[in-house]
Amino acid sequence: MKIGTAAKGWPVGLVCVAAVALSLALTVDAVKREDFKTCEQSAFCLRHRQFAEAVAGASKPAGIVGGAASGQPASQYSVVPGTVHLDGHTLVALVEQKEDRVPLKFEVSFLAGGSIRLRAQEETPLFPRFDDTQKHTLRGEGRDLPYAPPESLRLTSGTVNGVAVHTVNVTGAADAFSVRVAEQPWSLTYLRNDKPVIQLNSKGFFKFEQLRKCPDGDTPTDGEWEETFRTWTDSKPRGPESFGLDISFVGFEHVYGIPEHASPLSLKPTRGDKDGYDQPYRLYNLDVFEYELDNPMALYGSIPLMLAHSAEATVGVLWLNAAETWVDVTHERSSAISNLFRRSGGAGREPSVSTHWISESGVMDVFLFPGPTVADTYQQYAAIVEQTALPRDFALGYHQSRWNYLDEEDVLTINDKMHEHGIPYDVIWLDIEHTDGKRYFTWDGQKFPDPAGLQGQLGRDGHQLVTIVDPHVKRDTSYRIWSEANERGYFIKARDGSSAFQGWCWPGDSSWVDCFDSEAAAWFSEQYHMDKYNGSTRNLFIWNDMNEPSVFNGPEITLDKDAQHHGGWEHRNVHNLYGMLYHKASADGLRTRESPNLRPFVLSRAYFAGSQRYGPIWTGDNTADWAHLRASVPMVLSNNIAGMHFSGADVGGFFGNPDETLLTRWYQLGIWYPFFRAHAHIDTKRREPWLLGEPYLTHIRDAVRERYRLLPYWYTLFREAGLTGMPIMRPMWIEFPAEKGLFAEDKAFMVGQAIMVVPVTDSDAAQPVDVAFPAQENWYNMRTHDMYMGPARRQFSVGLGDTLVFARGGSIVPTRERNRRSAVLMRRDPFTLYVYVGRAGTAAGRLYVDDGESYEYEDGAFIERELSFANATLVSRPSARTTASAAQAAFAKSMERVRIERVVVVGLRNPLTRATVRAGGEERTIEVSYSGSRADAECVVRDPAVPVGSDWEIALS
Ligand code: NBV
Repeated sequence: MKIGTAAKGWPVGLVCVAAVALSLALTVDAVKREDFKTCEQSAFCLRHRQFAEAVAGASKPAGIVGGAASGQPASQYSVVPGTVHLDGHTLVALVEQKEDRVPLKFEVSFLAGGSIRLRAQEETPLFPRFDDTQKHTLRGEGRDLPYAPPESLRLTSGTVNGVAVHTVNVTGAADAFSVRVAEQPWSLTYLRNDKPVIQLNSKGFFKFEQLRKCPDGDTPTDGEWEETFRTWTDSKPRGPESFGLDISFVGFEHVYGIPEHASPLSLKPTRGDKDGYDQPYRLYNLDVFEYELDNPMALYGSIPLMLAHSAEATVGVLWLNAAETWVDVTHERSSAISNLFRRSGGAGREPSVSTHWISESGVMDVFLFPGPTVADTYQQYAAIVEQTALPRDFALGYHQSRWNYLDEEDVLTINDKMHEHGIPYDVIWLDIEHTDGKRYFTWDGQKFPDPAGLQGQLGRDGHQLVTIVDPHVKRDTSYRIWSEANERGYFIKARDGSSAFQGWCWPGDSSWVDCFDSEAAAWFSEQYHMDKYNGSTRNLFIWNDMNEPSVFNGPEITLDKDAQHHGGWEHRNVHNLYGMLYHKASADGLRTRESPNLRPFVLSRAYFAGSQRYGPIWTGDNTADWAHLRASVPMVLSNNIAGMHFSGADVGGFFGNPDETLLTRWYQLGIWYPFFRAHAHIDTKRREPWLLGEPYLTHIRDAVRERYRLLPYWYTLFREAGLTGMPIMRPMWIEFPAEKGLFAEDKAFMVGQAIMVVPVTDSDAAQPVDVAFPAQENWYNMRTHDMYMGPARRQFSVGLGDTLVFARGGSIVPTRERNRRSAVLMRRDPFTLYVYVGRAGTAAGRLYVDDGESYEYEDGAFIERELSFANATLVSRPSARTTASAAQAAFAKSMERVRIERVVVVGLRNPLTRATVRAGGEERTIEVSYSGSRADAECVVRDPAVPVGSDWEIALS
C-alpha cells in the first residue's frame, strides 16, 4: 500500500514512527537529504539533463542541425519553413522535432516597454495542458496585458550564413529592440541596438515532451508513465509532458533571484564547475526540516524570476510555471552566442551565463524583460505582475513570536514587560498550541478563556494579536470546519478524483481545502469573518504555516503529485501555486471581514510569483547560529530581487539557543529585514530581550527603537515598491550598477537608496569589520554622523553596541523620534527630517503618509512629499502622484496639526546660524544650532513648525 493515500484511520505504528522521527529529528543537526529528490531521482529532470549533456558534448557546426561528431544533433527542433508570420502583436511559428514531426505552436508576443513573451505547446494538443498559472499570477489574470501596438512591429525575413532568419524590429522604444528567430535549428535572440542580449535555445537544449497515449507494453522504469521515490509511487496518468529550454544572457557574469534557496546572492554554477553545485537549483515548495546552507535544494517558496546584471545592463526572465522546476546555471568565459551573431574580429567572444530551465508540466510560458536599467526591468515586471500590497502600518513594526506563548497570562506578561523595558512592539503571535487540538479557528478554552478580551487589552496600546491557521484540517466530525468542507466537497481529492485526500499532519489524520475551487476558497475566506471565527476581533491577524503544503507522510513531505484539484488537474501542475492561493484566501477573508474593507495582514511560509499581493513571507525554520544569521541576508535579498519584498528571517534563529551576543547581533540585523519578527522553537529557552540582562537589553532596545524611528522611511519604501517593483532591501549592485566589485556582495546591503547596512556577522568582537564605501559619495554613520568619503575601504572595530549603518550623502530620510509603545500610537507624531548632504551640496528624498490601515489612499487620501535640498535650502513640494480629490482633502485636514518638529542637516561645511522658514505665505526666522567638526558637522533646526502636508521652504544662512 502506498503510505500517502492510506484510506482510513492511521495504524498506530505509523503514528509512533512519525512522532519518533520528529523528535529524533529535533536532536539531529542536519537536513534529511534522503527525504528529498535529486535531479537524478526526478525522472523528467534526469531526462532533460542527460539530453543537454549529450547535446553539449556533441560538436556543433554553428546553426546546423545534425552532423555532430558524436552523432547527436545540436538541436532537434526547427521552424517549419513558411510558417512564420505576424498576427497582431504576436509572431507565430510552427516548430517541429526532426523525428516525431508533431508541430508545436510558438507565439512570441511583444509587450509595450520592450518585454516579450514566448508561449509554446502542441498545435493541437491531445488534451489540454495546464495553463492557469497566468490566471493566478498575472495582472488581470493575464487577459489584458499591455501589448505593443501592432503598427510598431516590422517583420523582415532573410538568410544569415545560410540560415533562414526572421527579424521583428520594434519601433517607438527608447532603444532599438529586435527579436530574431532562426529556423534551423530554431533559436530566438533578443537584440538591443543590434547586440544580442538574451538567447533562447542557442545551446540546443530545447526539448518538449509531446503529449501522447501510453504505448502498449511501455515499461515504467524510465519514469515516464509511473515513477517511484522511496515508498511512494506517482501514477502519472497523463505520462510525460515536461519541457526544457536554455536561456543565455550574453555579456553577463552574474544571475540572481529564483528563490527560495539557502545559497549566495549571485547564483553559483550548477554544472561543470568544481566550485559550484552538482545539482540544479530546484523550485518545488517543500517543508525542509533543518535546511542546509549553501545548497540549491528547494525550500518553502518558489519564484521563477531571474535577473542578470552586468556593468552595462540588467535584464530579467520570468519562467511562468508552477510545476516542479529545475534550473541549471553555467558560467561561460566565451559566449554561447552562435555564429549568426558573432561580429568580425572575435568581438563576439563575450562571457555569458547560460541557464537551463526544466519544468514537469504545463504550457511553456516565458517572459523576457530587456531592462536596460534595474528600474526598467522592475517596471517591465510590474507591468505584468502586481507588486507588493501596501501593508498596515503596524506590520512594519516589531513582531514578538514564539512557539508558544502559553496562555492569556503569558501574553499579557510579555506585553507588560515590553512596556516596562521601553521596547516598542506591535504584534504578539500565537502558534499552534493556542488551538483546541490543532483545530484552527478555535481556542484552547483553558488557556485562552477570553480571547476577545485579550485582544482588547492589547489593543489599548495599539498592539495586535496574530494566530496561526495551517492548511491541514483535522478529520473530525465534531469540527465544524471539517464537516462543512467535507459536506460541500471542498477538499483536494485523492488520485481517484472523488474521495478527499487524506494525509498526516499536526492534528493527525487531515485533509486540505482546495483553493483552486473558487467556491471553496470563498468559503474558506469567510471563516475569517468575525461572526465565524469565534473570539476574533479586528485586532486579530493571521499566520499561514505549512502551506507548501506540508504532509508528514507524503512524498518529500508534501502532497502526492497525482492528487486531484478542482477541474481535474493533478497536483503536479499546481504545486507551487497552492501556498499562494491559500495565502490569498486568508488575506481576502481578513480584508472583507469589515466594511469598508481594511488592509489584511497574513504571513505565509509558501510563496510563488505574485504572493507579494497578499502579505509577507519568512524564511522558515532557520537555526540559531552565525552561519544562519549570515545566510539570511542573501535569502532575504533574493526574495526582494524576485519581487517578494516583504520578507524576513526568524530573528534569533528558530532551532537552538542563541547566546547573548548572537541574539543581540541578530536584532541589530533583523531591524533591517522588511519583515521583522523574533521567533523560536517550542524546545528552546525563553529569549525575550529582558531575559538577557545588560548590556544586551540596552543594545536590543536601541536596535528596535531604531526600527521605529525609521518607520516613515520604511513606509515610504513600501509604497514605492508597490508601484515600481523596486526591491526594498537591495543588493549593493542595484544602487551601484557599474561597480563590478559589488556584484557578488551578499553581506552589505542597502535599504532603499539611502541606507547602507553592514551587519556584524561574527562572534569575535575583536575581529574588525571591513566596510567598502562605494562611489564618489559621502557616507555618514547614522548614529555618530561621522563622515567617510567613497570610494574607500575602512576597517571598524565594533563593540557590541556598535553597528555599521551609513546614510548615503545626497539623501533625505524622514523619521519619527518619540518613543512609543507601538507604531499605531505614532500616527499623529511629528516628523524629523535628516538631510545628508551629498558631495554636490544637495540632497533629495520622499515621504509618504496615509492612515495606515484603509484603502482610501487608492482615492488619493495620502500625503506624498518630494523633499529637496540645494543652495542650503530645504524645500517640500507635493509629488506628481498627488492629485486633488475629496479624499485627499479630508486626509490632509486630518493631518493639519502634524508638523515637522526638527530638521537635521548633516555634513554642511559652513557653520550656519539662522533658518528662514517660508510657509503659508509667511516668513519667519529662527535660530539654528551648529555643532561638530568638518567630519561630523550637523546643523539642527528646532521646531520649524511646518505642517507635513503643506508646501514650505527652510533656507539656512
Ligand atoms: O507551528 C510550529 C512551527 C512554527 O513555529 C514554525 O515557525 C514553522 O516554520 N511550524 C513550522 C511547524 C513545526 C516545525 C518543526
